[in-house]
Amino acid sequence: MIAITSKQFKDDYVKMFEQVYAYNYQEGTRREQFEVLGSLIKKYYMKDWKKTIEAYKENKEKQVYYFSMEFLPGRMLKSNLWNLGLTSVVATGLAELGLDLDEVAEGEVDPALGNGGLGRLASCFMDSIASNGLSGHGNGIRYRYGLFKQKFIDGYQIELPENWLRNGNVWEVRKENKAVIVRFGGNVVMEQDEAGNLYPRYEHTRNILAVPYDTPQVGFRNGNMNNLRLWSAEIPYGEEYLFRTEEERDEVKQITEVLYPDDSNYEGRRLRIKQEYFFSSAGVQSIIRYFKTLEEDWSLFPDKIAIHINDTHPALVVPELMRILLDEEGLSWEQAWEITKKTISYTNHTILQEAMERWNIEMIQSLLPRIYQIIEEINRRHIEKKIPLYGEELTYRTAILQDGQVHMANLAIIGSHSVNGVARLHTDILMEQTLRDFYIMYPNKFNNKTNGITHRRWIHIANPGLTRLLDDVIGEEWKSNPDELKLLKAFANDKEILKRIEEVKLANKKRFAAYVKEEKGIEIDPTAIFDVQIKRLHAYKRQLLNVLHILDRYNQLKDQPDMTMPKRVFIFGAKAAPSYHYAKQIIKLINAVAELVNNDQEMKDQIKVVFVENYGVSLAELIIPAADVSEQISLAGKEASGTSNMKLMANGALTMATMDGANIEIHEAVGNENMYVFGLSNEEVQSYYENHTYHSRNLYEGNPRLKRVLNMLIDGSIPGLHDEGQDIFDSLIKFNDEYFLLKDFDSYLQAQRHVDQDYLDREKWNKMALMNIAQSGRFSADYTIQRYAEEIWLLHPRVAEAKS
Ligand code: 26Q
Repeated sequence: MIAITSKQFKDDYVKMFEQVYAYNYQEGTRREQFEVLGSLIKKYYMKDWKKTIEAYKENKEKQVYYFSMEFLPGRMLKSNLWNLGLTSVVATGLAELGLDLDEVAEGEVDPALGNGGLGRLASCFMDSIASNGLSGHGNGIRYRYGLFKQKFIDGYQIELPENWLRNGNVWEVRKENKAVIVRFGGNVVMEQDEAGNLYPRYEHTRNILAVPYDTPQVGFRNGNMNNLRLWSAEIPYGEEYLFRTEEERDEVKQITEVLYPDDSNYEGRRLRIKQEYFFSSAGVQSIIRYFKTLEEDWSLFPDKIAIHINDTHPALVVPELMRILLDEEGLSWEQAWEITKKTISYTNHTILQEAMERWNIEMIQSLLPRIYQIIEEINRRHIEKKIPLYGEELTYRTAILQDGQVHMANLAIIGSHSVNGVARLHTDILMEQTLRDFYIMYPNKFNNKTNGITHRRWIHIANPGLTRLLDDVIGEEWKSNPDELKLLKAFANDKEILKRIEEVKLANKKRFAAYVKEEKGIEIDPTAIFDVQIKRLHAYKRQLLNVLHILDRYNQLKDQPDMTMPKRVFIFGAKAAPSYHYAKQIIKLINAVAELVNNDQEMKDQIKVVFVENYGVSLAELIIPAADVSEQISLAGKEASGTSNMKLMANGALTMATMDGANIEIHEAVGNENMYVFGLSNEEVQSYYENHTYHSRNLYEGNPRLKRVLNMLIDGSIPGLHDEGQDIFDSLIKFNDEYFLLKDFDSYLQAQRHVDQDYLDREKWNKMALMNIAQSGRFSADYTIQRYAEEIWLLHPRVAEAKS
């Protein structure tokens, strides 16, 4: 633990600033003030980091490595201070220097090295792994450019490069001494050694240097410091002459240049698979190097190392680990395969067929000839072994190589000992439908691990008002053991506490309203219902259903201006994949509806629509504590889990939800009386698909209120639209509404009416909010990680539980 007085902190800060900039901290920009603060904190924790590394080497403890193409850590200053227990010393010290911690913290860039849920989950997990006292590390890519910056021009999404490293990154440490070589291309020739054994020799390969940048992951007040290792591609030292043309040099740089912005639509780009192999190979190589320092027998590898793959993006760790064990360490196929399977585990994050990774065989063959040979052999042995047991038909459906493609999920499942889904319904669908053949073959590999979130970032840091209230009312133990939030239930009828919950919410809403005023020039009333939908833009997530509700409400208010219902502010945050035309059209529609509604004098501020630009972790921290209603309205069966649903409930928002993903478990936790459930069930959706009995046009023709809303898309009622209105209308009527918006429209409106009624009864509302906060403990990523550790990784805490 770091013991420091605020006096010493102040001295250190003032001195360090001058040493870095040769002028006084007061003259520094906010970014410079942050940078020096970050560097100082880093200096304070370096000793702990070193201690942790030495301890795990000494005790030869098992390590888990979480391989993920994406990490979305958010700004790290406050979370590092918080976990180190330095927040109040630093805040006080800065205040005495005339600086404000919140303001200085804004000087940090938010590294957007991920698309959405999957990347943010990886970062919540890193926080929980460290906080649970486990030895576990992240392995990923240090993208030069993160997810694009979103701007709206004339209501359309424009993408700008996210140059997050422009001013350097204080937290990372470049470790040249840990660099490794990753090979691409060339060919493989089999040769015989003296003993007559065949071994592969690689010829004419392109060798790329992978340089790691390490960032410590600080555990919550337990002195535990893990490592997030992100790899950068470079030309190997001394081999510059081999990269003669600008193109050849550029090709190397390209590998880690930019994050792919598509999050659910798979496109077989060569550069993408290069990225995947690059960080998978570099990660496995560095693990092998570490294992060798232990001087243990290879058979003990799975007792010392667990490798977890976040979706199939790192699935090439399977053949890569095999390659090293076979070709470089001389193990037999059987030994290597045993080790590989016992070491690797895999999480699936999607059931959408179009998002499943498949790569052309020729591409893999030319880019990774040896890896392809190994995949072929894995596939051959799999089929040979399974046909006698399961017959040809089923076995061939589970093949890794099918119709000219490498099926990455199949590779991940066959090459690992555990496959998990991310919410109960999702896992059930995997077992019963998507991965059914595999479930028949390997029933014991399958398990569920419902996602979780770290309350440290999403409550302690994002919502200090609520944190103080909780500390006051139920003590501080909930911080280390979030299940203790349940103690709040005893106050469900305590008028004073309910009032305080309302006050905290109001203050957060004012904070967000000020941001909206500043950024968008829109005035919003903090006493209105803040109705929030924040997530990637996707047809299946049904932002469009939300829009249909807004348009209907607009019509109702036009017809009956004196209608009494609480004011509402509809808040959206969403990026669309640049190539996802339909999603971008919805963005334009939302912005056009915002223009219409916000500027209509007759609306008298009854409804407002705010679409924040460039939604990401930092904006989430501002919006979530200010939310009253959490929109989780995906078509049942499509959203694997969702995690904003958990963050929002933990901050006292009430969930408007379909029975999908983790919404089902939220419902189980809070009950019907504290949540708004509507819409088709998964079974109903399935039966529509199977029987082809859905006809959206009939619903359109048969429901005047719905028809009126839909007609607005095409009759010029919404100014500023070009083709969007017609295209969206066609998707719903001509192309039969793939995601059943029209079917769920009525029940959605009805659930929204209940929201209006309940909100007017302030006490009732506040009580529901309290129940949601109180039941959010079970969604702590600390518990999720505990289950991963006990049931998949077989890993035990290195240090004692956190002390608050
Ligand atoms: C794959 C191949 C080529 C290019 C890109 C990709 C790619 C990239 C990102 C595919 C998928 C993703 C991200 C998926 C994702 O974020 N899924 C979400 O994961 C969350 C955490 O488990 C769940 O809560 C969400 O339900 C799920 O949508």
